[in-house]
Amino acid sequence: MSATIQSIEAILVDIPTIRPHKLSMTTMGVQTMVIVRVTDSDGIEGLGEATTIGGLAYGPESPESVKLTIDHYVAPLLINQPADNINTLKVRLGRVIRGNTLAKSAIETALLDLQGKRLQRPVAELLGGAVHTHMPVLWTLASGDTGKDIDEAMNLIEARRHCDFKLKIGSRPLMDDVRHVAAIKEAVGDSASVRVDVNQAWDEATAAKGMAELQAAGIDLVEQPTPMKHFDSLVRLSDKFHLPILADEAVADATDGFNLAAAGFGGAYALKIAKSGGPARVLELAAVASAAGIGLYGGTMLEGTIGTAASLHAWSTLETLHWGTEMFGPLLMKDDIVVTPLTYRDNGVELPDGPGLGIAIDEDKLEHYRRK
Ligand code: MUC
Ligand code: MG
Repeated sequence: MSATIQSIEAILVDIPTIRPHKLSMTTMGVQTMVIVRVTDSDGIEGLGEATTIGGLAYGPESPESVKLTIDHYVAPLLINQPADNINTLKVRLGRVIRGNTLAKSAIETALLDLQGKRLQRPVAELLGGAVHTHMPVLWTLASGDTGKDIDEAMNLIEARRHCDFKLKIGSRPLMDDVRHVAAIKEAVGDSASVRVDVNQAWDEATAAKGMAELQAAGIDLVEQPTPMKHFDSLVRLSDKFHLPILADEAVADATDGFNLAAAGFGGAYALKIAKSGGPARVLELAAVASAAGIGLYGGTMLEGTIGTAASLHAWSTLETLHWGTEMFGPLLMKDDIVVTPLTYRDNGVELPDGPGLGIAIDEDKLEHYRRK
């Protein structure tokens, strides 16, 4: 008799950020994680996590709605079901719960962690095996102040913590943003790759002007310049410039990835477990991108250590991450709720080892930061 799922708990955890994190649609001072704990009838526990950015500023699920979805809809469907067939459990959820990929990602992660602990194997092995154990990680400069961003970048380069940077732009007039980006690029020099993320803030005409300016300033990649549903704009812009585009909000799952590629887009896709519905699901988008000759990037929803580790287990199975990763979420938060944080070194991060995700909760820290 295989073990069955006994309990599913979704816990809201609020941790302040080390500085304000300014994006085109919101400024974050705190990150909220939904920590998911799934236990089975043998007493084994699987951990999962879901995050978004700025409540409902990024997408249609909030941390509070993820908790509600898990408590009221997911848990009753999974309790007393066999714990060891993740595909069957996902089919069961998918039949009655549409969308809600953040909640599904946290659950898929917890089920993989549980299965890994049961088999005493890492999650990466359940996904076919790790090709890489060290992955590059860029840093996002988003203090909102050019001078502060330059100081931050120089310190990180010096410490060999990050050598590449992403700048969040789109909330200010275009030429103010261009001057900000060009000043940072000039300061960090040619050895650093500098990219920008507009988070959908531009219309196509602004994007065309912006991309021309950014191309001239030596920027390497422009992320989601135009609204997510405007596939035609992304296709036309990707045709017009040799500065490549990274599609983020536009591509959540494999179907989005197929449709955008079929429409003629050339560039790269930001993979995120949260958008696709988990570390296994996101690899379906990666496969579609690869089949279409589209580059891959390991994206973050500014997850804490559990969600970041889950993403790393997925990215580790990919032969080539053309644009590296941005799995720095835990470093943006003032504190952590795990026993052993991830190891960041040599401008990247190590894939955690040990069974499952290789991550354990620090119960005192969890108690301290959980929402009361
Ligand atoms: C996004 O849209 O890419 C990733 C890094 C960061 O600073 O914000 C996220 C969201
Ligand atoms: Mg983005």
